[in-house]
Amino acid sequence: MLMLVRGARLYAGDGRVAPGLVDVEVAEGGHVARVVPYDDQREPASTGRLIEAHGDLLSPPFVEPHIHLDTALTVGEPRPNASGTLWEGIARWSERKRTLTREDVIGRATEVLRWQAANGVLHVRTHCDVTDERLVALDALAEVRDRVRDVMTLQIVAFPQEGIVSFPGGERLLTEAVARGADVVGAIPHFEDTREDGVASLRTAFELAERHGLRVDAHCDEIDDEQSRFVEVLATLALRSGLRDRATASHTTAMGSYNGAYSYKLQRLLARSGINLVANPFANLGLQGRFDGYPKRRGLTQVKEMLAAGVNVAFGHDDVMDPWNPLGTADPLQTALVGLYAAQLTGAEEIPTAYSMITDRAAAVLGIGEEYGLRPGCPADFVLLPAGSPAEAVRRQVRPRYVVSRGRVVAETPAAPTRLAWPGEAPVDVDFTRP
Ligand code: 17E
Ligand code: FE2
Repeated sequence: MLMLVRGARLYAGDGRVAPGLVDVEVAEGGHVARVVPYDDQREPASTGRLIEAHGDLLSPPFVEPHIHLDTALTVGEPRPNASGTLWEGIARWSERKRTLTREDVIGRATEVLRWQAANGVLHVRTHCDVTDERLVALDALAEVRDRVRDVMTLQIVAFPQEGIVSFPGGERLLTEAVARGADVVGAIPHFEDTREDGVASLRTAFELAERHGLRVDAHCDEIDDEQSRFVEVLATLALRSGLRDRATASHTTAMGSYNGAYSYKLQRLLARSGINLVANPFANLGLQGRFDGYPKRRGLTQVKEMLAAGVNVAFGHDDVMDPWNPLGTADPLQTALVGLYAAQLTGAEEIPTAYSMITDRAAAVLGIGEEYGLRPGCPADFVLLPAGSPAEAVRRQVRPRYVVSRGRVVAETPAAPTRLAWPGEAPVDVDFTRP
């Protein structure tokens, strides 16, 4: 036995916690051997490591369904995004893109992956701009994917930031990116010059994905234009091609401006199509509504409504310190907290749902659901969170005590209590927990 985690509360998926406490045994090969009821006398085999959970939450790792590792940590280079819009962000990035080198991309992407591992993220889908004749970021991220393979899984989306149809050579570059090993095909229909070009770009993306057996994840309707309706095209293509839950529409912020009648039609279509949605609250709370007076829209997709319609919705971080988001530590618990307020998921049952949107719901976006979880035979990938429930982990914004990948501890954060000297009382450690 490699490891025994004793006395843990087990996250069971969909925001729920399994009844009672459990012990989890990790076999030598780095997979879960057994999950059994808690026994305080249980010991690991002589060489095994014992982790006492003390009732803390044991969860499969966080999953980041949407990040841009190629642009990360470039904020202010060569100059800031002064207007704060998506459009100026794309223009600033276009300038920075010309100076990319292999070492530059590898260095920044690896740094953010380290942050993610420390935060308990072990599965990542990153977009990578392929509207670049050199495809330097794509090749660099493919190297990074190989380097981290033993600890984290990294999916690379060939993302045509400046268009497939409207950018000169866009389709050729996208096709070349797939040939060079991209895992997922991207698109950006709302950025194409015309509605027809947007539709054509989605057709191209789906044909390419089908030909190579890949998934699709498009930046889709990331604009406050209620007439931007590419998600219906994406869902229909997903339905007719059979890609279904292998297709994802990211951002879809125009949905925040759709009228009720159209929204109802769309909910039915999206549910039938099986596609996933990824909302990115940090970026879109910052970028959208910039052309509005008051009332000012907040640029979020219909998270609550689509969940109610049975659509899989996940939360993504999107950016870390780049032209579209100046801040970020790549911590999904922050994404969940901001996302749940933005989407008003403040009900007692909705807060755990926000947790599922950075764990099992995000895993479904990546298509890794079969190996994801703490079931016998699954890779022993997990986080032990100093919290008693998913809602508490979100509320207290905890960092994992342990992050374990395939039975090995990759990150450890000791508890660091804050001493409070309160008038008339002896100093105590502050306890933010509530029963
Ligand atoms: N590119 C884009 O088109 N949209 C975004 N939100 C980011 C990059 C971050
Ligand atoms: Fe994005």
